[in-house]
Amino acid sequence: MEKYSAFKLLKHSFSHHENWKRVWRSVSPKKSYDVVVVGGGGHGLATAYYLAKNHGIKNIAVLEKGFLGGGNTARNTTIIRSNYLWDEAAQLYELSLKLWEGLSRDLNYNVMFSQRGVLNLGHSLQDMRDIERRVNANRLNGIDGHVVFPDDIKKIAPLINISKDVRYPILGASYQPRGGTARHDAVAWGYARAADALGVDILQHTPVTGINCSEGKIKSVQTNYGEIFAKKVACVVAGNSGVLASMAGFKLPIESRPLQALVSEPLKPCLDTVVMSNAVHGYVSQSNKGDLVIGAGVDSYNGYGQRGSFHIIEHTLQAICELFPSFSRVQMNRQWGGVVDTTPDACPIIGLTPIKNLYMNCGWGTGGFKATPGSGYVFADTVANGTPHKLAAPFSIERFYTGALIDEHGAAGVAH
Ligand code: FAD
Ligand code: PYC
Repeated sequence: MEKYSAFKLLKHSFSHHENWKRVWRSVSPKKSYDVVVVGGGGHGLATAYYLAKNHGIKNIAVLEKGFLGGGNTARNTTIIRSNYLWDEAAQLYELSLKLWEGLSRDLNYNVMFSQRGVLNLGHSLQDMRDIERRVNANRLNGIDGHVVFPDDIKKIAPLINISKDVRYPILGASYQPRGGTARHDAVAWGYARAADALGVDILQHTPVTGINCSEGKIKSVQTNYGEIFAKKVACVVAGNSGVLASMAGFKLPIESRPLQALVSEPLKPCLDTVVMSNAVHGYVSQSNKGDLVIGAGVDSYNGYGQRGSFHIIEHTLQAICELFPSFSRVQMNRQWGGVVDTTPDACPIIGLTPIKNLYMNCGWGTGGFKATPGSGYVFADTVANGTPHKLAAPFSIERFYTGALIDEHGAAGVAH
């Protein structure tokens, strides 16, 4: 690695990046691979990395239709926590949180994971009952968290309004100190660099336009480079999961919907934790640059437009201004949307499909960023062994036939 000095830093600042070493190789695709991962978001790249690192599979390609992390990975508000209600979900998200805790070291890349704590606010007696139930369930699973009340919340987030005289008074919250945020694009770049170093071919601007099967078994994918053959195909395409499934000739119980976020002008440090309120549909944290990062609720209609309805953002900002009256004077800089893949029980679908050697990992909906490392880890294991990893098994598509649903609507960051 190049040795750092003040001079080198200055030289690089004027270099327009010309002499910067590429973080991953630029490659042409081979004719065939052991595994083709479709989707170069955080989950797809993590899958490729763990396939190579943990399972010794090196002949892997990641095919991304746009640029790496240009989907929901770099469009989300980066909230990370593991405080889900049911054992199955809590254990999966907790595996992920544990991996986050060692991720910068594992990838040798700073993903800026910051454990600044997450507050989930309650505004009614029923909210508080649900919060207490969830915190108790978490503690039984060895997951940190406790119930806090308005005076404690004011200490954690001093600008918050704990007045009783508002539309949605704060009655309390769950607080998970190990939760926090990370730098989203660094997560994609860190996994990409580490996967590339293990020999994974990463191809950007390579959309998969068809999935070819023969006698119920995967054969190849169709791309702008022509047909690429694969022993196994692993689809991790978030909001486009239904489209990929229809290419393979089956349906998923998934609806794709726009979800929005926005950032403000940068401010001096004023919020040192993450505040979420599912009831009012507002989430806010402060980025390392100082911007307020604010998330909204899902649009009520299905769609593939990476934007969203104005009234949703308006509703969220009303809620944020009520929670933090001083933020009403802050100017917003940018707004955007992503397309999220929601399932009927607000839990992902991970595993095998009706096509042999075709695997799907989808349905993370509004809450999959936090799951990136855990999702990649269990999916890689599932693809490598051809059977679901034990933490992935409850999330198979069969649950929509058997009825063994895992209802996480209450713990999902965004109601849908
Ligand atoms: P993506 O990053 O979307 O990756 C999928 C990739 O597949 C894309 O890059 C896409 O271009 C590619 N692709 C699609 N079709 C094809 C094709 N045919 N061929 C090749 N490539 C294809 N989660 C949290 O945990 N915390 C949050 O705070 C949070 N906030 C959010 C806020 C917003 C506004 C949004 C939109 C989402 C939020 N989420 C949050 C959800 C989270 O972003 C997603 O669940 C997660 O990023 C999904 O990761 P992924 O890698 O599967 O998706
Ligand atoms: O899953 O924690 C979450 C979340 C927050 C905002 C969007 N999703």
